[in-house]
Amino acid sequence: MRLSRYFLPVLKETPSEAQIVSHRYMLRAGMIKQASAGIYSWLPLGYKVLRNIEAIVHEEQQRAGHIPMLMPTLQSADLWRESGRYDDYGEEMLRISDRHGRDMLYGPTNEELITDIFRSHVASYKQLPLTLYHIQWKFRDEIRPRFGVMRGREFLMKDGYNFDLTQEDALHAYNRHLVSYLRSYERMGLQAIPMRADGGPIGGDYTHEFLVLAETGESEVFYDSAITDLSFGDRAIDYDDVAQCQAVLEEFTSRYARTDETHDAALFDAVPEERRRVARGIEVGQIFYFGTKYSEAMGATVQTPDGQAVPVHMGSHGIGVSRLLGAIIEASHDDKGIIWPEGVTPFHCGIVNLKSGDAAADEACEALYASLTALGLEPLYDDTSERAGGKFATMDLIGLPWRITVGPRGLKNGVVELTSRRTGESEEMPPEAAIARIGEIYGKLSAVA
Ligand code: 5CA
Repeated sequence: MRLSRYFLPVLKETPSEAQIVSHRYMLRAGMIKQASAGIYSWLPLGYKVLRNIEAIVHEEQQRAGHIPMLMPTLQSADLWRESGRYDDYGEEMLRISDRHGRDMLYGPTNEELITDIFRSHVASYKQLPLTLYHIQWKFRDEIRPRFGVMRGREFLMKDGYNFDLTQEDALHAYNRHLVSYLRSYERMGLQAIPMRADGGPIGGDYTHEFLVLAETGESEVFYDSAITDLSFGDRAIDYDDVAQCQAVLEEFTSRYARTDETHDAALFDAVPEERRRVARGIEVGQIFYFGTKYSEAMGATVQTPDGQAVPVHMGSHGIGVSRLLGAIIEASHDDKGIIWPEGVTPFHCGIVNLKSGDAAADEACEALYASLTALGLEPLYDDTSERAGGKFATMDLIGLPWRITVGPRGLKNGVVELTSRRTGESEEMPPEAAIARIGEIYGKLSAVA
C-alpha cells in the first residue's frame, strides 16, 4: 500500500476522552472512530488488525477440529424465554421490538440460538462430538463503556459451543479449547494466563478466564509467579489425544491463579511468599463447562447407544476478538506509539522515502516495494512529501515492527537502513539483504532462495 493512496487519518493531538494508552493510540493512529458510546467504526488500519486476529482465531479453532459457521446478531426473545435468561439477563441486554410488536434482542451471546440449531438437527450420539463456533458482533449495554474497544457495547467475539454425550467428553472439549486458546494468544504475541473464575450470567462453576497482565486491566488477579514461566511454544499437539490435552490443562492450571471472584486467601497463602503476586489483568477469553443447563431447559437430547434420550453436555468458549487489539497494545507499546507483534501487524514493514522526488530514492523504494510484494508481503510505503521527522513519527505511532529507510546518501553507498521498532536498532545493508531479512522474519525465505 502506498500511503499517498491510503486512508490513515492520524491525529496529532491526544484525544482528551482516552484514559488508557491503547485507546489513545488507536484513536491517534486512525484505527477507530467512536460512532456512539461504546460503539466504533473500524477505520482501515484498525480493521486490518482486527481481520488478522480473526484469521489466527479461525486457523487455531479449525486446527482443533472446531467448525466455523455464522449466526445472526438479532435473535428472537422466545428462545431466551425457554432458557429463562430473557428475564435473568437484566439491563445489559438490548431489547428491540419489530414492526409486528415481536420481542427481539441484539445477542449478547449465543447459547440459546446454538442449542436450538442443535436440537433441530442432531438426535443421536453418533453425530457427536460436535463443536461449532462463529465470530460475530455482540451487544451488551454496559453501564460504563470505556477504554475504547476494551469495554465496548458492540464488540466482536468468537464464541464456540461443544456438544458431547458425556461429561468426560465435554471436559475433553474444554481442554481442547484451553490448548487452542494458549496457541492463539501466543501467536498474537501475548501471554494470557488461564485463571479460575466465576460463571456469571453464562453459568457453570467450571470456568477459566484468560488474562493478560496489564496495569490498566479491569480485573484484580492473584497468582503464583511461577506460572509466568510457562509457554506453549511450538510443541506438537494431537487434539484427539485426551491424555495429552489433559496434561496441558494440568500444566497450565496447577499453579495458583485466580480472579478476585474466586480468590481464596488461604490457598494463596500456601504459595511461597516470594512468588505471590497481586496484579491487574485484561480478560481476553473465557471457557465454560456448564453441563446440561441449556440442553435440559430447551430439550436438546440425544439417543445413547442403549436407546435412552439424555440431555447433551455443553460448554461455551469465548475470545474477545475486538478487545484483543486493546490488550495487545497495552502489552506492547512505548512512548512513541504501538509496537505490533509480527503475528498481527497491519503491514509487514514500512518503507520510508527520505526524499520523495529524488530519482534514485524513488526508484529504490519502488524496487523494494515490488520485491517485498512479490514475496507475498504487504509493505506500507510512505511516498508522501512530508518531511522525514513526520514520516518517522507516523511509522513509530502505527507500530509496524520493521522499517526500511531509503535516502539519497545511503544509496550512494549502495545501502538502505533496516530498523526494528521494538529495539530501535538500525543496521545499514544493501536493499537485497533487507528484503531477504524481512522475508526470513515472516517465513517467506523459501521464496527468496
Ligand atoms: N458465551 C460465552 C463464551 S462463548 C461468553 O459470552 N463469554 S464471556 O462473557 O466471557 O465473553 C467472552 C469474551 O468476550 C470475554 O472474555 C471478553 O474478552 C470479551 N468481552 C466481553 N464483554 C466485552 C465488552 N463489553 N467489550 C469487549 N469485549 C468483551
